[in-house]
Amino acid sequence: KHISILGASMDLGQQRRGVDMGPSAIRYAGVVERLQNLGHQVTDLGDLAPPLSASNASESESLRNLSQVVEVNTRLAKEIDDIIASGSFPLTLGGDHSIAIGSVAGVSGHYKNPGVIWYDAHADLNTSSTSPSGNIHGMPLAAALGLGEEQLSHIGGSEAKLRPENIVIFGARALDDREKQLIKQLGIKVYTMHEIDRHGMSAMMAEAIAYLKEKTDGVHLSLDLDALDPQHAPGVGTPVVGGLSYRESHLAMEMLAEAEIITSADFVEVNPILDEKNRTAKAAVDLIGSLFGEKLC
Ligand code: DIR
Ligand code: MN
Ligand code: MN
Ligand code: MN
Repeated sequence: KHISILGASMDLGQQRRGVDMGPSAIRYAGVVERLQNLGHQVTDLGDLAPPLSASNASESESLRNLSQVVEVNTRLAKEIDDIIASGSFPLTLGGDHSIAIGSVAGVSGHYKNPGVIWYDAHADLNTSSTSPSGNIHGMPLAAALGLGEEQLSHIGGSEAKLRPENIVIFGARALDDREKQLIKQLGIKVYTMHEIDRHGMSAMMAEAIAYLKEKTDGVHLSLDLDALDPQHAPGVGTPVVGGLSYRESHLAMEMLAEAEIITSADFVEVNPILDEKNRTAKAAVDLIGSLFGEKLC
């Protein structure tokens, strides 16, 4: 495979600084070498130019730093679009999860029926009117569905980027009430920690793969490191106890590699300032290794 790595150094989609250093931390943990050792051709495109600094109180409390988030994601969508057009696999390193607005927008035009696996403790289905925080990193999946503020949902084109039936959320355990309502209303498939505890990662991921394989012609993996339990990934802005283990996540990535359904990916929310000896970035690189075909033996 030819893989293009692009850093999206964004931390304005939430309120803890430092996640803009995620791409550096993941590179430091050896992502390029790891992929090359698996026989892939890797081009590291470096980091997207960062946004200007956070805005003052003048900007809306229901959509913090909107203009910067829009500006960066507009550039990101174009970059991702170009990477796919060149025949390469786009691997985006975050940055907070608001950058998935741009990556999904850049991907979606290349497929008739794009799908997504949203590997996350959260659903990221808020809009400016439902968000309890005003943080745009809690809104990217809603924006991809065409919901909420148009400046976000119209990045890379005014059409909706994803259909609800092509979405699978994996590892959820911290959903806001209005997100739960939306999930029911739109019929979005969600594997919460309950289903994964009850039936096991192997069965649930196999089901999710079969579900997406049938209806989509390309699947974007958006992996928020907070899907993992904070024990394994402490360096994230919004850790939630009771998460997926390191082993479960490896199995998930190995099954996705075997199924050969993933056509683009982002690994987000690594915050080296909150981390312990870069463990979270190392976990991300381990998972990236598995996603791209690494085997134990
Ligand atoms: C919460 C937290 N649902 C919000 N979201 C997070 O602010 O919208 N997403 N942390 O990753
Ligand atoms: Mn194109
Ligand atoms: Mn997220
Ligand atoms: Mn999350």
